[in-house]
Amino acid sequence: MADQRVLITGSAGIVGTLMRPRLRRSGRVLRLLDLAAQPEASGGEDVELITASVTDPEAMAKACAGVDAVIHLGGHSRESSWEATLDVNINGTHTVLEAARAAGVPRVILASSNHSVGFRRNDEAGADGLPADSTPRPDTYYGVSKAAIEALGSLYHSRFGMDVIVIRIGSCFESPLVLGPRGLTTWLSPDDGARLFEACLSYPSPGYRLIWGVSDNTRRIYSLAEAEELGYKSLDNAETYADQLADLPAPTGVAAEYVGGPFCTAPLGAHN
Ligand code: 15L
Repeated sequence: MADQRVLITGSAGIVGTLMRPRLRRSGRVLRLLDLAAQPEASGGEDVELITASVTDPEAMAKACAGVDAVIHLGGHSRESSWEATLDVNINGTHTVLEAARAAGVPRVILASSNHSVGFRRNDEAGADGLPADSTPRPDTYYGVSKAAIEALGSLYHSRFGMDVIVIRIGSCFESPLVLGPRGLTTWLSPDDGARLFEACLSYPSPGYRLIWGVSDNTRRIYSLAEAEELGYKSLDNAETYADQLADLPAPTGVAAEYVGGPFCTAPLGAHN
């Protein structure tokens, strides 16, 4: 069988670094694109390394050639200036989608964030959790950019028939310990993250989907139903770390009431 080639943008970032070993499969080439230098292939890894920006149309056109799917993780992953957010996250995602369309890439998976709905109240979540298609209520310029890329993905599906799956990621880190108590709610374990990306890569003809990226945490407030429709099954639960976080103060005030937690009060446009 011919190799499957998957382009991952932002592959040297936190999520990209966690996914690189986990998305390795026989018969799959990972094409890894980042502005930052990346470790060379090791241990028989089948990878192609590209140093480029997602804002560079020529580089993205080359990067999308011969690709079966794009996982777009690239961009600022926290609050930045409006100009930088607009340039890298919104224009950059447009550049990626446009390059994928022109190259005939059939499937694009976009990393959105809980911060596109950061000003939804935690207590809006029903028994099954906050629906994945809750309309945007961004908490930052960063959250606005994620809401915009959700809309761009929808547009590229509707206009060009591309399969586009947008994942509102909670917090994907090695463990929830770096996140404090909020991580018990928002954590997407790296292994579950890989299971989720595999489901997104393999589900037949998904069309446009908006799903949550979260583990089956006891304190979860995001719905899993939409991701499970694609075949995702979480096997991890942040609660196994709860004892180690028990002595830390729980969030209070706005940070405790809203999905976006501390992002809801972070100064707009400031690097943090
Ligand atoms: C995000 O969208 C960020 O990219 C990540 O660094 C975390 O801060 C996460 O949200 C979160 O809400 O914990």
